[in-house]
Amino acid sequence: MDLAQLERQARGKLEPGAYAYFAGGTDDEVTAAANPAAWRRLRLRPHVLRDVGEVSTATTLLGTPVSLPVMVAPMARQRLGHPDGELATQRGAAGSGALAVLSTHATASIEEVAAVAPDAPRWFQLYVHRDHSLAEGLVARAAAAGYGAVVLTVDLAVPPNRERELRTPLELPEGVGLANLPPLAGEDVRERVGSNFDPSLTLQTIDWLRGLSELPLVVKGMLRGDDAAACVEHGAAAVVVSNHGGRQLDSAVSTAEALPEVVAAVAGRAEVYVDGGIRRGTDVVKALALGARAVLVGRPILWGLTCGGAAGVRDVLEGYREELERDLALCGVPTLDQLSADLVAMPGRLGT
Ligand code: FNR
Ligand code: LAC
Repeated sequence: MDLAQLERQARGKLEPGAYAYFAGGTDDEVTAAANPAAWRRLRLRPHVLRDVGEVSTATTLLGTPVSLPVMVAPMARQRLGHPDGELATQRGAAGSGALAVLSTHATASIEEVAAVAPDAPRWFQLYVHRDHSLAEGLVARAAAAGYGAVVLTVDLAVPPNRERELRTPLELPEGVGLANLPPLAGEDVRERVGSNFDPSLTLQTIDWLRGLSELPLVVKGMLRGDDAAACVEHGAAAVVVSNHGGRQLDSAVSTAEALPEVVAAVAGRAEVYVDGGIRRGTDVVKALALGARAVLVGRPILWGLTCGGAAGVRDVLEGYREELERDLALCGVPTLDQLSADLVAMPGRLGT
């Protein structure tokens, strides 16, 4: 797997504004850069003389069997990368036995995405708008279309300062409109968030959403143990340690640094996932050893989608699988449930 090369190829195919939108972060992109760097700084302490004749990457996510502890992160406007957009992403994920999360800001409808791979596991990511009836409609549609969970994203209260996007603006071509929402004010992300997103979300929002359907609720955008514990106490079935790929608060802590605190605070009461800068099988090993049940991958999926549609997405996921299988074998850990924090070198976890 050569994700740097894949990104270069994708960059060559994308409009400059679309590349800036996919690749960028906020302000000086400190956190966007810190995410992959923090995983890379961690060192592994592999076991030897453990039978690794057979290695399995299979697990369950909220009870749903998946063949890979790598999910496709929810990402907006995927038709900017490929004409089949989210449909191709869902096909590619299904081909790999991986779970894909569909964004509220998708350019294909909830129902169309479900129809391309009816039996594949998939969740729906929710942004709560000021008009709460929009969330009620989206959650009802997701439940009816067989999505297995609602992933509430909570780190986008106000518009982000994406200076790369300001320098290289995104010109929205035809056909990349948001397929699941009525026409709303605001073309680009900043305007849409500023005009429409509800900045007054609280823990009571979780209570309200839990009442809208039977679907389990996953809360995405945690960087602190106390917040994660509060979400779990309000009934979240899982939390995602995430700084939105460095696209929200710049200088936010990297997710590798935040993960152990969240795992400790949740204390087994809910599943914990993590995303941001996970670019190698060894990064997945580190995240799972530190207590995540699975990871989500963002931008590499977009590079695969841009270069090769569904097959490109599947190739990226298969790249993670191949690396993860080899890395687990080299760590002397044949199954994911045998990963534990002592596999990661102390002290200071992030020290080199
Ligand atoms: C995102 N992300 C995101 N998250 C979310 O909850 N809803 C969304 O609509 C989007 N949209 C989106 C668009 C693009 C272009 C990117 C790159 C990211 C954040 C995403 O789910 C995830 O948290 C990060 O992308 C993970 O970091 P990496 O793997 O991209 O470093
Ligand atoms: C983004 C929003 C849409 O990161 O989640 O661009």
